[in-house]
Amino acid sequence: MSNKIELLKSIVAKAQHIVVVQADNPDGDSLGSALALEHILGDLGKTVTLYCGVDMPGYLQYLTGWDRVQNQLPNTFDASIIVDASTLSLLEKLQSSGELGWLATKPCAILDHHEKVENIVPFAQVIINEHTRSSTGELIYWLAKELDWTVSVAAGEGLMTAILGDTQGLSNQLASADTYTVMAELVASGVDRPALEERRRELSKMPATIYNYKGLLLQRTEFVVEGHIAVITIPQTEINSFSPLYNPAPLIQGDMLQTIGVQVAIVLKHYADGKVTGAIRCNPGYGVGAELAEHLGGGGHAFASGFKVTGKAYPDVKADCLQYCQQLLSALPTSN
Ligand SMILES: [Mn+2]
Repeated sequence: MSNKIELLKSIVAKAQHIVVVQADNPDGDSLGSALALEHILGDLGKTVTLYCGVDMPGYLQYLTGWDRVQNQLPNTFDASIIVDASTLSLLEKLQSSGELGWLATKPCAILDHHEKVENIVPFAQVIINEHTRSSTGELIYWLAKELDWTVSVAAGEGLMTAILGDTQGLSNQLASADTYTVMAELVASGVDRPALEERRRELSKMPATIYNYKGLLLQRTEFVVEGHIAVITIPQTEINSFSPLYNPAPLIQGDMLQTIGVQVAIVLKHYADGKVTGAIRCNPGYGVGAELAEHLGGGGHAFASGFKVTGKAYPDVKADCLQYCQQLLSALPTSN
């Protein structure tokens, strides 16, 4: 067993109450991993509190237990495990609430799989970040094996959701042979993928107003740089009207990537306070997402990444994003 895994084992062994922390960008991997840890650690006799500074997105609310995630740290706890993020930049809610210092006083372990990380959480006692893993969920599965932790069917549902989220249903390049092995073992242990899928589909149905709004977004999409980049901007008025019902980016980003010639799909949100966020998705062969997001102060994976810019004019952010994206694409060996 590696030193890092020994350290994780001892942090868990010494703690009775463990907080599982998701960063400010929760997704299927972070929530699935957190719920899985809640079950795994619970089965070890631990008390587990789930924390995330932002609300769980609607599309994840088919997962049993999503409503146990709270947005405040408990008054007492012994240790924390941060899942699916290693950067301090994504723990802004804890910083602004003043709770980060409180978290830092307790032993902290990080379980992650993000390749390029800046501004690493400085108080973590152990960081297990394996970027060959498709997802934090997959990493947790292997760690549980190594540590002889029981993965119940309930825990397995979380891990499967985590894996399917980051691999887009095992369809992207993050899914390795190991990933399939984990999926097979989870199915063998009793996790019902079709049932999970049906719950997800039922919850992700859109209201008719969103269906019509999608039509507007499709019409407004710009295809630039010889049609290689699809980009759209969502203004504050539309964020107000539609975001509570449905997140606009996943509504159209798949269609953008399904347009002939498109290599990168970018959804920008322009907020009234000047903030600009970007969700970047790339087609196979054009994985410039991580580098593009980093250029704009964000991060993520090659094929899915995001950024947030404040204090800069929206047209400048957009121009910078498109220009740098073009530069990255033209530097790719497969391009031209
Ligand atoms: Mn992940």
